Amino acid sequence: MSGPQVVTPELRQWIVDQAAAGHSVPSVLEAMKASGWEENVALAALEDTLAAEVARTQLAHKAVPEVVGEPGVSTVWAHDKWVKVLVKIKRPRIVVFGDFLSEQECEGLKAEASVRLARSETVQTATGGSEVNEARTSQGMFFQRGESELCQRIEARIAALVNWPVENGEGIQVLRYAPGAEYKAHYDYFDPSQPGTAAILRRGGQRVGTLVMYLNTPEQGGATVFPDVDIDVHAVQGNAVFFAYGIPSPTTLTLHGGAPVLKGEKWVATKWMRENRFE
Ligand code: PD2
Ligand code: ZN
Repeated sequence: MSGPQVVTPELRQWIVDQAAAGHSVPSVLEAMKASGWEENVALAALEDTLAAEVARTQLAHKAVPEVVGEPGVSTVWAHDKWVKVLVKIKRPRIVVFGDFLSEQECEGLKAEASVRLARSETVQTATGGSEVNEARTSQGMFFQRGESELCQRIEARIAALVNWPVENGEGIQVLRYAPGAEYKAHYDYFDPSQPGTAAILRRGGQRVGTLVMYLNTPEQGGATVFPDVDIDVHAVQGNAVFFAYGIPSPTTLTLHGGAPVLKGEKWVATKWMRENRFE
């Protein structure tokens, strides 16, 4: 191309369509560069367009779980414990917590879960069922909500921390990744365009937030990664990462995955929050 490159409404619409189809920001950038766009022009067009699209769709955003606490204060009281706020990101909404679980709580969850671990399945939105999937090579299990004293205590802490009712939470899920295991990038909300989603949503509505709690510190690898924004949250025992998504759309930039565990194993507990009571 010669002369200044002009970002047309058609290009903006194309960018929105790519994001809506689930293509990551880096992959759209690569496609634009491959068709002749200068990197800095392409990047600015991408950022402007997606920011405007997020602002436009903000009106459609549902209320989401939100971390309470004084602005700029790095500890927050959550039910029975002071929790550290280590990192806060606005877009996507991500908060990293320190000291969310004690070592004893991490060990307790692992012990309660380990006798029930089985190869993890992923929700199959095509049918509303679940299936074993190569994208998710961990072992996992679900607790019932409030199943043990430990689950109840952690659930009450989560509810206080992110200001979201215990009743809207799914039961805690525990995952164990052996060396080499990973969880490829995905969104935690249910894809509205899939035929099985309507059945899933009847119980509690959409997922609107996720808290991933680290039950151990893998020797190497196993970060929770957010490819759209190039953020890696390292797995450190007792820490947790929270992210929220007010609409079930890639424009929330909440694409995330569990990077392969390179050495040692990785244990996490995940709490998903629904928009309504989950019974
Ligand atoms: O284990 C993780 O880091 C991870 C990554 C992505 C967990 C989940 N998603 C999840 O449980 O949804
Ligand atoms: Zn996830």
